[in-house]
Amino acid sequence: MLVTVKDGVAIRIQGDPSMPFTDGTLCTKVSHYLERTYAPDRVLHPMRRTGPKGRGEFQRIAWDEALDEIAARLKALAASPEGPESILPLSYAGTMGMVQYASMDRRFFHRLGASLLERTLCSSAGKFGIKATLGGSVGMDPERFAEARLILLWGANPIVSNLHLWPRVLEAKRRGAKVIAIDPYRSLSAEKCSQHIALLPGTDGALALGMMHVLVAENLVDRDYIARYTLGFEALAERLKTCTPEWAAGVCGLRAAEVVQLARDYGTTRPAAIRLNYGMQRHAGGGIAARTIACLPALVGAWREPAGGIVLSTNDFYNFDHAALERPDLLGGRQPRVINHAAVGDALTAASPPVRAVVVYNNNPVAVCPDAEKVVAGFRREDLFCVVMDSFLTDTADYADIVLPATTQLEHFDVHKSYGHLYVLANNPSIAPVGESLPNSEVFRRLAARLGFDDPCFRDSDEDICRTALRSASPRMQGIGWERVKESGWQRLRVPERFAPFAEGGFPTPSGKCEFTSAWLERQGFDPLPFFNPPAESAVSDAARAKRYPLAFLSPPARNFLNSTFANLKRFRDQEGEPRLELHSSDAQARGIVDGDRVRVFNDRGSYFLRARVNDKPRPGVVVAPSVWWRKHSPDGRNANSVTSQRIADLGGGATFYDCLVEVEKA
Ligand SMILES: Nc1nc2c(c(=O)[nH]1)N[C@H]1C(S)=C(S)[C@@H](COP(=O)(O)OP(=O)(O)OC[C@H]3O[C@@H](n4cnc5c(=O)[nH]c(N)nc54)[C@H](O)[C@@H]3O)O[C@H]1N2
Ligand SMILES: Nc1nc2c(c(=O)[nH]1)N[C@H]1C(S)=C(S)[C@@H](COP(=O)(O)OP(=O)(O)OC[C@H]3O[C@@H](n4cnc5c(=O)[nH]c(N)nc54)[C@H](O)[C@@H]3O)O[C@H]1N2
Ligand SMILES: [Mo]
Repeated sequence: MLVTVKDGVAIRIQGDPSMPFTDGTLCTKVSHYLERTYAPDRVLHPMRRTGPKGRGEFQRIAWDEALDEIAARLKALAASPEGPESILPLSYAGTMGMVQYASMDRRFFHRLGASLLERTLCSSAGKFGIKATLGGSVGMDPERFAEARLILLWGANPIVSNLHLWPRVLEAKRRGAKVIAIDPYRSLSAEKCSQHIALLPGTDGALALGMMHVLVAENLVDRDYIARYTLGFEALAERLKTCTPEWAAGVCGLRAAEVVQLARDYGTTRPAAIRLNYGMQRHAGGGIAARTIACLPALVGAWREPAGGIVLSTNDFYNFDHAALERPDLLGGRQPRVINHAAVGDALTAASPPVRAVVVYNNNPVAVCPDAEKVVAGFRREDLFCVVMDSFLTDTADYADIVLPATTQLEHFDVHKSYGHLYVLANNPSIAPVGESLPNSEVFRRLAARLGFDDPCFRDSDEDICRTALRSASPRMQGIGWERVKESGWQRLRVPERFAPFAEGGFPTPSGKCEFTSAWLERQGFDPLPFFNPPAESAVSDAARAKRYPLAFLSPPARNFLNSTFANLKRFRDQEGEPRLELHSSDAQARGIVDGDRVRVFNDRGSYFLRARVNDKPRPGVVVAPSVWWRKHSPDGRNANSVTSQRIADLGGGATFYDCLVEVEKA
C-alpha cells in the first residue's frame, strides 16, 4: 500500500498499482486503515488496571513504570520454584511480519525459558496434511489462476477472505472456465461460481476419495506422470476400490451423480487449478482431508501446467532464516513444556504447574480462541499476571493488569511473506508512532535489557531483523536483500513468471515424489494411505450428541472483519449489522424460526444470541455465523467461540472451530 503523509499525518492510503498480485487494490478493510490508525479509542499510553478483571478500567502510567513492573514480575516468576515455565507468551496473527510476529519476542521468551506456545489456531492441520503429500506448504502459483480451464474453490471464499485471487477467477470464467465451489455454504464466492457442491462439513476427504475412485475406474489418470513422479499408486488404487461415488455421496450428503460429474470434469479439463483454503481443515479430520485432496493433481498430471495443481499455502517457497530470527538456541538445552493455543482455556484453568503470567500480543484470545467460557475463566483468575500489548482495548485487554500501546502497520518496520502469492513485502513506517505506542520488537528489546539478557541479538534494530530474515542461500531468494525490498516495497521470489513447480516432479518430500503413501505419517501412527477421517461432532461419529445438537455450526470470516481486527470500528460493525445466524428454511421452519427472529445457539459448552437470517445459503443441517465479533459488542457479551470446542485435529495440533454441533431456538 501507498500512504500519503502531510505534516506528519497520514491523509491517504491506496494500493500500490505497481504490485502485480494486488494490482493496486486494497480490500474493504485495509482501504480504511487510516480510520483504524487514528481511531479515537486507540490506546495511546501504558495503563494499569484499576477495576476488577474484565471491567476494562485503567489509569495511565509511564512506560518505565510499566516495563519495570513487568520485568520485576517475570523475574520473580522465573526465579520461583515453578520457574519460567509459569510464564506463557500468547501471540498470533494480528500481524504476521517477521519483526513484530516472530523474532525479538521469540528470542526474549527462549532466553527466559518460558512455556512454548504451539500456534495452532489457523492452519496447522492443513499444513501438516499438505506436507505429508507434497512435502511442505508449497503449490501452484495463485497468479496463474486466470489461465485455468477448471477451478475448484475448495473450502475457500476468496471474495471475502482472499480478495486478490478473485479477479483471476473471474478472468478465467470470462475465458470460459468452469468454476466450482465446494462448500456447505453458498458463500458470496459460491454464488458467482458455475456450480456449487454443498457437501456436509468435514466430509471433504470422502469427496476426494470418491473422485479418485472414478478417475482410476474410468482411466482418467495420467499414467506417465504417476509413474515418474508419484509414490504408492498401486496401493492407492487398491484402497480406492471401496470408495465408490455412492459411498462418497452417502458420507457427503450429495448425489452420486454429482461426485461422478466432478471427477469427470477434473479428469478431462486442463489446466485444472484447486484453491484449497483453511475453512475445510478446521475439523477433527482436517489434516488427513487436506492430505487426501492434495493427491488429486498428481493423479491427473495437473502439475504439468503453470495453471494446474493445488495451492493451500505458498509459505515454504520463502526460505527466511527463522532460526536466526527466533534463536531457539537461547533455550540453552532447556525443554519447556508446550502449550497448545487451541486449548488455552484448559491451559489457563488446569495446567500443572499453573500458568502464572501471560504476555499477550498480536492476539485477542478471549474473542478468537475456542471454548471461550473456559478462556474467560482463565483470564479472570486473580493470581494470573496479564500483560496485553494492543492498539485497542480488546476483549482480552479488559482482563490485563497492564496494557501497552502497540503501533500499527503504518508506524513500524516489517518484512512479510505471503501464503497466497510469491512476493516478499516490505513494511516501511510512514508516520511516527501514534501517542506513546511502541512496536512489539521494541517492547521486548527493553524488557530484555531490564532482565539483563546480554546476547548481542537483543540489540538488533528492526531493520537488522529484516536483513536477517532475508539472508538466505536459497536460489529463490537470490538478489532479494532487505535494501532492495525496502526500496521497491515488493520483490517476486526468483521463480519463473510461468512457474510450474512440479511439472517434472521435484516435490520436497523425502522421496522427491508426490506421496500417495507416506512413511512420515505411518511413523506417527497413521494409515500411510489417504483415508476418510470423519469430523468428531457428526451423526456418524457421535450419534448421541448429534441427537441433542443436530446442526453443524460454521463461523467463517466476516467480510468486514479480519478475525477480530476491525470488528471494533463503527464503519465495519455498521456494515456487518449485527451478529447473524444464517439458516436453511427447512431448519428454521422445524424450529418455528422466521427471518429476523432473535435466536439462541447452544450446546454443552455455551450459548449466545444472534439475529436469524433465513436465506437458504447454508445447506440443510448447517448454520453459519460470520465472525469474529467482539464479545463486548454482542448482545449478551458472548460470541461464536462460546460454543466451539478445544478438540485438536488429527495433524499439527490444529484447532477445530468448524467441527461443532449446536441446537438453535427462538429466543
Ligand atoms: N469462531 C472462530 N474463531 C476463529 C476463527 C474462525 O474462523 N472462527 N479463525 C481463526 C483464525 S484462522 C485465526 S488466524 C485466529 C486469529 O486470531 P488473532 O491472531 O487473535 O487475530 P486478530 O483478532 O485479527 O488479531 C489479534 C490482535 O492483534 C492486534 N494487532 C495487530 N497488529 C499488531 C501489532 O503490530 N502489535 C500488537 N501488539 N498487536 C497487534 C489487533 O489489534 C488484534 O486485537 O482466530 C481464529 N479464531
Ligand atoms: N475478510 C476477511 N478475510 C480474511 C480473514 C478474515 O477474518 N476476514 N481471515 C484471514 C485468515 S487468518 C485466514 S486463515 C483466511 C481464511 O480463509 P478461508 O479458509 O478461505 O476462510 P473461510 O472463509 O473460513 O473458508 C472458506 C469457506 O470454507 C467453508 N467451510 C467450512 N467448513 C468446511 C468444510 O468442512 N468443507 C468445505 N469444503 N468448506 C468448509 C466455509 O463455509 C467458508 O465459506 O482468510 C484470511 N482472510
Ligand atoms: Mo487464520
